[in-house]
Amino acid sequence: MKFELQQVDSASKARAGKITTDHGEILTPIFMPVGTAGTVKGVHISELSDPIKAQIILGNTYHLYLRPGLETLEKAGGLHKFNGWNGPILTDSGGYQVYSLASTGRKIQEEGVKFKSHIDGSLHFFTPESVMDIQRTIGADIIMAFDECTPYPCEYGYAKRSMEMTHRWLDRCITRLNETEPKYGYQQTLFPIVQGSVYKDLRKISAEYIASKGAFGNAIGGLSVGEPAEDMYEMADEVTDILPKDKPRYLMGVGTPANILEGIALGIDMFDCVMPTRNARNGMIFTTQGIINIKNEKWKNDFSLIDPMFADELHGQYSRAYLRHLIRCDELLGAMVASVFNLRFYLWLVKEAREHILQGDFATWKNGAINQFMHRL
Ligand code: PRF
Repeated sequence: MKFELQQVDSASKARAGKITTDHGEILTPIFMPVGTAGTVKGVHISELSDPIKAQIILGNTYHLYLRPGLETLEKAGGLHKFNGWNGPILTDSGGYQVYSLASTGRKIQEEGVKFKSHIDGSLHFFTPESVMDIQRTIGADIIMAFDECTPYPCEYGYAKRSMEMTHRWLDRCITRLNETEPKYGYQQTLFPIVQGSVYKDLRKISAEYIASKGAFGNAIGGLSVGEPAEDMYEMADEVTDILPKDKPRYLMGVGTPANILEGIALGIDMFDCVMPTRNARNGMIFTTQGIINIKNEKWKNDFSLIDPMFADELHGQYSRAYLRHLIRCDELLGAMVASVFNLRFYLWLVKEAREHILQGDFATWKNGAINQFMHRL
């Protein structure tokens, strides 16, 4: 695997780069659609390539381990073979899902985390070692370290102890990976995760520790968990000053179009978020003209295109009025069409950002772009 830094903006910390994996290239900055259970909800694999133009998708260790389970994934020959996506895949470690989905009866110890499945209540135990083994079996190109994502707010003492445990878990992840081999003949690389809640001194300690590991890329976790956006930007700013410049940086679980553009300005290269797909299903449509609440009466008889910028053969036929009808009736097609539009917008947004970085006017473009794309129509 390889990361090339192609351009750094002179008026911000924004960068344009290229990651090369055994499953293809990723031009950064990039947004990664979330495919929790091996599918980006409501979206065909073929649509991810075209018209969405996704370059890498996410999977989740927690969900895939519970269903379909490791036996099936191994027999399939890994997730790429199982779901038919031939581009790069990143899997999250379960370090977040265990906290957000299996919160009742969960027990965090030095050894690992005991949790109850949110599906059938069965008991499971994740350790840094088992999570590396599971991600070997899923076969993601980029695998995430096992961490604890602290909630917000989080008391200083807890955040510090948790961060220190995340660091010890990282060492165990690295040892385990070094002792094992990829299962399907292509490379897998580990991204460690910076934690430290909203405490600048902890973020500094964590970023220095993570940087010292010399991983191929690095992630920032524990943000976008309910803290004010200003705190998130301040932490990201602190951390990107410390993480190596020649390695990709991934801000986990972020965010709105504004969060993404601000993140790019702070030197982040990779993002993921359920927002474009989850909010699509609830009728929130991101367009190049602004944000639409498609359930609004205002669109009842509006037969104009959902986004005139994306008027292709397959999706260009849908009007705002028709999408409103589909979503209001809870029709499956409504969720599908809305998800394609939102993901398409997100991938278009990061591509625009990349072009402005290469062109040298990213910082001036960014503020107008945020106003335009966050504007409610
Ligand atoms: N850790 C992991 N996954 C995550 C996060 C984290 O802190 C976040 C934080 N927003 C999203 N996904 N492992």
